[in-house]
Amino acid sequence: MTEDKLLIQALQGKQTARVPFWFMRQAGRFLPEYKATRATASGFLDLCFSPEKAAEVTLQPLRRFGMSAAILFSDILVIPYALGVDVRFAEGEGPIVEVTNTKQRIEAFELDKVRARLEPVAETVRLVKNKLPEGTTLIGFAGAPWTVACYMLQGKSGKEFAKARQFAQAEPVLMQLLIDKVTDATIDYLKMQIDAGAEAIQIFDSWSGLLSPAQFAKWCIEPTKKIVKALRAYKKEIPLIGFPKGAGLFLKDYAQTDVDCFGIDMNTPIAFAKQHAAGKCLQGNLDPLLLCYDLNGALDETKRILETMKDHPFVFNLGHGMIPEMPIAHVEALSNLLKAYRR
Ligand code: 1CP
Repeated sequence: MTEDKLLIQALQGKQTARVPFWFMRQAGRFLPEYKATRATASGFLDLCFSPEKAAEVTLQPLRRFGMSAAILFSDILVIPYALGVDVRFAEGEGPIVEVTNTKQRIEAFELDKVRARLEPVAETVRLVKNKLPEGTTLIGFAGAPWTVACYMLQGKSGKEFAKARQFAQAEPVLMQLLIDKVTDATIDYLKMQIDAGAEAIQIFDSWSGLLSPAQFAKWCIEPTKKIVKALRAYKKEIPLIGFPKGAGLFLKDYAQTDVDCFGIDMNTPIAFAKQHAAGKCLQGNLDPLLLCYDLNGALDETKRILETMKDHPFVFNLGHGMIPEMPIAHVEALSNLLKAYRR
């Protein structure tokens, strides 16, 4: 039997001699080759649904930096799109999503069309899988239902998502309906990714930090638990990473989701996360802004993180996504440090 890939070993809770690494949003606008491929698509969603192009941008960062994993190029907002909700990405403005906050609208979601509409993404997974460098892992992903619902209730990006939080408080029954539909669509979508060859899955809950403890249990933990349960029943050994951004304090509670690995954001001290990890793998958590603006500071911080995590299953990552301003030389220097490091 061949040995499991490095990232998979870490996600299984093994202490690997080398530390696997990848970066959230590693494919994206800081890379000129991404921008070149992006320019050949008519829009961002068109790029997500063009398997050859999406596969190409998935693989671009690995060619430059030799990460341990590729992350499927798609977006968390393909789920509302697949449900029949109007989703657009306006140039320079971020996503614009049709607001779906009525019973009638939520009941009209087209769950039966999700698989067919997302078939191009499954094709991207198959194409990437065929071209993946040896020893590297393909990570599939989806947004957690709460985070996807934030965009469906707010209609666009924001810092507060006040409309989403108001709706969750004022209309708990409708909120539950919305969350349930998004959860079911997400389970279908992730099963498709697994069937197509995704070897691990990350669930991005980018806005979980906006929730009160009681809301966190209801809108973050419960739906994530449901997704994890469904995926484990489908494919027992699939490794699952949960990234509850902004919710480091709730890590102990988040463990109820039963994910294999906790993604840690840059606001959570990694030593604190280690104390509350219940022995599970951790992933994180270098501040992308530090990497962007202070390379030496970032390399020092990386060494500190590696030292803290030297006796724990660990995947190195950023504490949030790459930003478009990121200098390529800084990512190179960080990748070189990580490739040379041995515990
Ligand atoms: O025009 C462009 O090129 C837009 C930039 C871009 C990119 C590169 C968007 C628009 N999405 C993506 C790809 C993407 N998004 C990936 C795959 C590539 C990779 O990671 O290398 C992934 C995993 C995501 C996930 C995603 N999309 C999240 C969760 C992670 C996070 O950053 O918190 C969220 C919240 C989105 C929504 C989204 N997509 C794009 C934008 C501008 C936004 C809004 C972000 C916000 O509200 O701040």
